[in-house]
Amino acid sequence: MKPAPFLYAAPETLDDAVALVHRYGAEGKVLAGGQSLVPLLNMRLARPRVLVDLNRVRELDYIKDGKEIRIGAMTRQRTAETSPVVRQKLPLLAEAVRCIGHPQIRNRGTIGGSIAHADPAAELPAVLAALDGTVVLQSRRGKRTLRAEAFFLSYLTTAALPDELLVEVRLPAHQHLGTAFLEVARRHGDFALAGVAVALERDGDAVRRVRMAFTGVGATPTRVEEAEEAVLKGGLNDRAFAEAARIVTARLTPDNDIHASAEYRRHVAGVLTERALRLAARRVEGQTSGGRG
Ligand SMILES: Cc1cc2nc3c(=O)[nH]c(=O)nc-3n(C[C@@H](O)[C@H](O)[C@H](O)COP(=O)(O)OP(=O)(O)OC[C@H]3O[C@@H](n4cnc5c(N)ncnc54)[C@H](O)[C@@H]3O)c2cc1C
Repeated sequence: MKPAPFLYAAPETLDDAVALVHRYGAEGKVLAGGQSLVPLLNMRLARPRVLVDLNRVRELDYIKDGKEIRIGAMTRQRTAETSPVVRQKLPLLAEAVRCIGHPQIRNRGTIGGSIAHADPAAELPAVLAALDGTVVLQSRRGKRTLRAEAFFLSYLTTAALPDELLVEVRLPAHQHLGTAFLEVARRHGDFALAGVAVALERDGDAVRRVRMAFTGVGATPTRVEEAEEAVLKGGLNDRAFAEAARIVTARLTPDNDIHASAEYRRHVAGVLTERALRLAARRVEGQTSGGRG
């Protein structure tokens, strides 16, 4: 199918983009990489009156190094994946991006587009939640910064208002953390049936901080705080990891769908929990390896 007719605007500056989004509000749709939006337009599941194309807004394409790594919304996923700063200081992001579709898709898909789209099976929302990062939204009223918990509301639904653009994603640099992203998909390049992003900080044999965020098992990136507490109390050892996995399997409440049963997703999430915790624990000591489960 072809999209329903729409007006098309291609601003060249962020100010112009913000003004257009302000002017058209809910009647407009922003086009980033188009990897999710174009299929929706073609199927006429999205029928905006105006398409505001961000592809000429070069101000939104950057990766800024610092204690927090700041990534402009229009930065292509492939740019982030191959960036030395991201590889060195945000290894969790580099690892997760590699699981998104195929290189052709990542060449167009953007970091901001994936997070703004808020697909419950997407990798990047889980990375944002596991690292306790933030998104920056901009409108005519100014900027506001939201953490994952406040930003992701439900399936494909975020707290961004119709006149707000997602302009930046901020993730703490985490060379000192042990991180791992693992997922299970039916085929290479498919969305995950279940996946987990883990970030942990050690203090000798004890664990100082741990966050795990799951994808594919709920309407938003999902944390199971009881499982995190089991690791905090139990330490970096197989027994604590197995207990965390047991809690995850017991507590998650995914839906049955055409791709997998809820029971299967819960089981996979538990298995991935244990593996990802082990991998993150090894990495906190400086060893590496990983990727798709
Ligand atoms: C075959 C295939 C496989 C895929 N596999 C995966 C996968 O495994 N994992 C995964 O996570 N994704 C996957 N995707 C989707 C992913 O590649 C998209 O890049 C991503 O979901 C959307 O990013 P985008 O830049 O293409 O955004 P677009 O498709 O352009 O936009 C997506 C939505 O976000 C909104 N939006 C975009 N940018 C902004 C912004 N700056 N501010 C406000 N709103 C904005 C748009 O209006 C639209 O509603 C796949 C896509 C394809 C075609």
